Amino acid sequence: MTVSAGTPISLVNAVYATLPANVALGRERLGRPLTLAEKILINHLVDPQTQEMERGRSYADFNPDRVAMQDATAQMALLQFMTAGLPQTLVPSTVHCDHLILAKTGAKLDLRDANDANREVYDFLRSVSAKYGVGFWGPGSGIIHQVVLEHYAFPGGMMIGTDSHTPNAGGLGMVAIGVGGADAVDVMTGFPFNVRWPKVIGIKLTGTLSGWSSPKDVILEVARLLTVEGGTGAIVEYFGDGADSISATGKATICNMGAEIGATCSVFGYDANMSAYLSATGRADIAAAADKVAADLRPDAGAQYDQVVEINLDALTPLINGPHSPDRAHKIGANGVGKAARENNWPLDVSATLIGSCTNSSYEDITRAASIARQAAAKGLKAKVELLISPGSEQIRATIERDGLLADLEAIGATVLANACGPCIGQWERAADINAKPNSIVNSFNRNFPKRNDGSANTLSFVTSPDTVMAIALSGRLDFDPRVDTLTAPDGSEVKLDAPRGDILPANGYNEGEDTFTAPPAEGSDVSVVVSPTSDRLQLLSPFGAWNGNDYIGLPVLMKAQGKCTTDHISAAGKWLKYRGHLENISGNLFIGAVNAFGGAVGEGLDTIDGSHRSYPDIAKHYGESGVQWCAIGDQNYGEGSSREHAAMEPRFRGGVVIFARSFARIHETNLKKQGLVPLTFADPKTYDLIEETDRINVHNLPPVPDQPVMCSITKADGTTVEFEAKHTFSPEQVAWFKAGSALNIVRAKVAAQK
Ligand code: MIC
Ligand code: SF4
Repeated sequence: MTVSAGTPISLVNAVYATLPANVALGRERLGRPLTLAEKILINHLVDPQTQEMERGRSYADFNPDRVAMQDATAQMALLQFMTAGLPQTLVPSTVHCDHLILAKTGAKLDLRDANDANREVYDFLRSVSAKYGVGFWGPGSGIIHQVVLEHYAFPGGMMIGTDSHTPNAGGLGMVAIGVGGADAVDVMTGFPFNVRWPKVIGIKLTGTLSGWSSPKDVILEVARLLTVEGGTGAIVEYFGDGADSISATGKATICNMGAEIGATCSVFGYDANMSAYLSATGRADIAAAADKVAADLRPDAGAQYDQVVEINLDALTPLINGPHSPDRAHKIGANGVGKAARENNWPLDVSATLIGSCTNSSYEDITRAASIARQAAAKGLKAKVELLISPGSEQIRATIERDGLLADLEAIGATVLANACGPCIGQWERAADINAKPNSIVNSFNRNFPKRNDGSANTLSFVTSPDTVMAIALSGRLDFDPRVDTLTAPDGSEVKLDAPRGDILPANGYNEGEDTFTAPPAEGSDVSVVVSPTSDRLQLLSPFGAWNGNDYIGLPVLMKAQGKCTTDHISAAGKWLKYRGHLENISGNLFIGAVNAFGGAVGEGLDTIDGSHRSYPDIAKHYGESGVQWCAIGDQNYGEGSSREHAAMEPRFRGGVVIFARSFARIHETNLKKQGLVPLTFADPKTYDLIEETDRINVHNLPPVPDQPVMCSITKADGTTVEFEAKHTFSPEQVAWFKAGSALNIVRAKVAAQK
């Protein structure tokens, strides 16, 4: 398969060729008008004629058009792919090197250091990509989702990506779903992508954004309204005049951060802004093709949504969300975040401000930020606190450099970092005297879980628009509201900032910058992929064993989490990113961020074999090596956040077999099933409270039977038992994964059978 730096028009045309007939079929089968999400899904069904399409219930098989993987998840995805035994991937796939670059001094040196520090991993990814026909975007090319938007996304397409913010491509009208590596392996090996037919939440946007309000505020408001769980199992579809008034990259910001409400993905209907963006990024042919099927790339009149939320953009005011949870919304200014900060003792003096991440690093974002910087510079003002800028891609960087925008930002004291994730994922080296004490940071990212950005639990992270970040950078205060507050210039005058002004697209076109893409050779069979047996960064995988046919009886509770337990709590990123290709080494971080519900310690608990208290990864290792199977308990929305399947593979590797929770985040629940674990939710949420530290848990009547509860019981220390019921979401196919020990074991057997 040839994979280039763009989606070939032939692929797009093939998708559009079947679209009108499949849309008509969908209307006929469902007997009603369709949402855009349904149109795209039906057109990608393996079997549009007979596949059941009941929202929130049916599992369905899809043929996505593309797969994208970033370096921190691609390692595990491709290590799994390698065990499947195929010579090439069967669907166009790309790898993007963006997560492993540490922000320290600035773009140039940081990139050089990353190339040194990660040489082994980059060499592995480069060679494995060449061997199996995968396109390779090297370090410095930019953040996966920005690169996908610029090169690969197209209206009406469907893709999966091994990163939770893959839905960014919804800004170009694509159903783009974040998944774990095992899902990517299914698709790359030519099997369908299986996911539950989603509900559809409609968000009707009216009016237009103005002043200091921006697309980021739309999604911050949606997060406030729907919370971090509100989108679970649903595609969020934006419609209305207000939707069409937002640029394609602004739409991408909104779709990107739909991950923070747990949505399967988010999508906007095809419009003039998308067409303009496609043309500006060298894809006028795709725009022309989309124009011909435009009606099928938008929802039908009368489309039915499971829930409709209306937001009036005329009335939307700037928000700032945090700390610790992306849905914790405050209005900017003294009476909003300022009041909350005083009540909660959050430092009002900000320690750092950051613009970037896959959510907010477009040309429009940077031009708006630069317009504020120019006003400040004209009055002799500079940023009062550290201001770091990460361009989203090499194309953005080269374009904003050419257009003088980087210079505008540097003139007020900004430091430009590499085109990468950087501080968004803990790749940020800060002086210890800053985060040794409570401190507030303000950024344009999407997630703000504790320890995420600089590894310190003292750092309180607030997410907001790049415009608000700039204003706060100039004032140094968390409660600054540029609409009413003023800044004092060096000459003593009071300066009120004008609202930012941006350019949606560069007037002189995009500058592609340095070419960072490597296409795979037509024939890769003689490319050798080296994984040293002594490497501490990479380790070949051994298959997990099949289920032995017995119920799980007497499982100790390795960990019971109190409060939020996101994938950042289960498998931390930051300095642990370096072990993403080495299952044994990365298992050293298992649950280190989890708060122990028995006493509140972080990352440690009781080893019931020897009665000692020690770190969770040490207990897990001890249990695993002693052949003791165990379970863990989560609270609400367990596994929220990232797609990293390490959060499922590590427990499995160390002998974990069941995870109970009050509820699960979608990607993580699937990742657990894929790796052969059993995710169960308490039928009565109060059961969570009954489980004590030395209890043993029993899971009866395995394997799980689709649509039936699972009977479980707790054996107390005094020998008494308490029965309880648990629920699960296993489909018949997923039950087979459990029995085989993992989904990959089945893929491997199927590939072998086809040979
Ligand atoms: C994130 O934003 O948490 C990440 C890092 O991009 C993850 C993927 C990973 O952990 O590698 C995600 O969002 O899926
Ligand atoms: Fe990278 Fe942050 Fe986006 Fe994740 S959320 S892909 S770490 S920029």
